[in-house]
Amino acid sequence: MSPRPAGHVLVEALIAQGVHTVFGVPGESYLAVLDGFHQHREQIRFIACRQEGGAAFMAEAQGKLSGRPGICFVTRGPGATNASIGLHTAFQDSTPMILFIGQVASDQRDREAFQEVDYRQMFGPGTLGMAKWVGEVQDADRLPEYISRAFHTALQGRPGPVVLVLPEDMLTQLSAAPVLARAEPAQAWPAPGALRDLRARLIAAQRPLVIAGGSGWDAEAARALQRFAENWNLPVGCGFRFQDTFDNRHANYAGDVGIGINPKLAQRVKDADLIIALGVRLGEMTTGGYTLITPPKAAQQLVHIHAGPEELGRVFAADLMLQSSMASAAKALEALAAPTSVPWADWTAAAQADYQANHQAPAVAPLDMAVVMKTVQRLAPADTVYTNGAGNYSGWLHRYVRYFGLQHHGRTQLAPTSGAMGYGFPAAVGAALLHPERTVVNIAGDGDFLMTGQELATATGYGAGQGAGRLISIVVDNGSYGTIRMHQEREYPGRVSGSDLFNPDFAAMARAFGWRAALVERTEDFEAAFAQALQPGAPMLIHLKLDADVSTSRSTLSAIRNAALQAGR
Ligand SMILES: Cc1ncc(C[n+]2csc(CCOP(=O)(O)OP(=O)(O)O)c2C)c(N)n1
Repeated sequence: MSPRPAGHVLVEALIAQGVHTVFGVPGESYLAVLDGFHQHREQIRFIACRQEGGAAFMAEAQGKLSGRPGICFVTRGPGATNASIGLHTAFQDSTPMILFIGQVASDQRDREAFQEVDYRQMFGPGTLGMAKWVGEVQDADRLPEYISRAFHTALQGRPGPVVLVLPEDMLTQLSAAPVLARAEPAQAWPAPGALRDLRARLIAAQRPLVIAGGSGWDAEAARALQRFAENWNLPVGCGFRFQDTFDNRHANYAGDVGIGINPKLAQRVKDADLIIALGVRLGEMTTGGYTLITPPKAAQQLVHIHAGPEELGRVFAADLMLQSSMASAAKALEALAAPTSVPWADWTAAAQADYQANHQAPAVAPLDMAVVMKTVQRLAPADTVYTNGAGNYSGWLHRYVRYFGLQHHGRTQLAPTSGAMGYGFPAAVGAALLHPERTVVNIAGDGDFLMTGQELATATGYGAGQGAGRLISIVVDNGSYGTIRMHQEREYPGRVSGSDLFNPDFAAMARAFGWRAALVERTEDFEAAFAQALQPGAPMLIHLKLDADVSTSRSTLSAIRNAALQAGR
């Protein structure tokens, strides 16, 4: 291997890992890496974003879609602080991701040099919730070793984000070190004894329920989960924002166990006598604020299957814990011999009937979000990727879109369990750039959209949505940080503070970035606008103006306020 700058070694190492697209905002701290991207521009591209938060969200979305670490490059201090939201989102979603941060030169360290931050302190595993590992590469010859470790760490056990810090002077050192081969995560298998135990518990159950989700799934695992559910006729719910783990069209589907849960499903989770939590952490949103399944010892019998040993027994003292990768767990469950009949056939049928009933919605005028969501799904291709950030508006998407199981089209839901506003739009841009053949539909709130809306420029500049698939953003404008307004009306009825928004003309804004755009204020006008968005051409933003009183898919602000006033708040 002939000597070349470490910045080039880094890019070669990424190519060896199968990376072809990275997202970032450039900085003078890692010019040698940018030069490496130029050197290898036929094999890998650097997407220059408009803010590091957008870049990190695009990389996170890449990680979610591909199951391989999404890659983001940012500069020191200001770049790293901007990118931190994407890192946190990757952590909460268990998404494999690597954030590379340019660092001050080694001979300037610890002087609070220009933009200097100690990233091991800032993101270190000790902060619980930002990164699985933070490494700083001091020696150019060891760069391949650090990159290999970063990929393995991001992928193995509970997947998640890793930070690699790159001192500026290290990146310009010459190194003849060869890069290492592509990292493949080691699989963990459930022990045969534990599987026998699980089977015995299932045989003894009356009202079992599977809650599936988390990361680390692939098409084969999703297929195996479906066959397990069919063999045992089990009802299956999906964890919060992992709605594409189990096919929403399947007769065993019970609905999503997340924010705005179907009240009937919430009751079913409580009534279950055996819960098999498969791949989910059972976080706050999947447990109804830890009320449906209560820690440390749940009222229901709990079998917890997770790839990360540190998650088992951390919050819930489960009756049976299996550390296993999703692929091997699902295959083992599929192979469990099922009885010829089970006593819970009516329970499973009722779970499905509740899900179907929850799909029905009373008509709302003048703009009916349930009809909007159903129209989107009726017209959009089956493999469409749906993205969202945080806000009440996402409730309509979660309730009315029926996600395919990921055995059909891979992941079709990109949504932050971290509840990070601003996620959905850059996630959509990232998805459209990675998969030009797929249509991507982002649903955003008015507050949500303007947190990262500047990535309109990135989409236009790199031709997102210009392949066989379209890129469409639907901005739901209710003139407020509606979720917070809802909470205010509940807790402090009528006392509005800090939640009103002044909004631009979103359609004019999109056009200024080279997008097509339309304003829709009535249900009957939506279908034509969305059909136009599906036609070839520039990406399209549809600005939906919603009555300010519309709050969630289940209630209005005035109803929430009146209920709070009547309750004496
Ligand atoms: C980055 C970030 N900041 C603040 C919040 C707190 N928060 C949650 S929802 C919300 C309002 C969202 O408003 P909008 O996008 O307009 O959607 P709506 O609730 O009105 O449907 C806020 C401020 C958050 N989740 N993320």
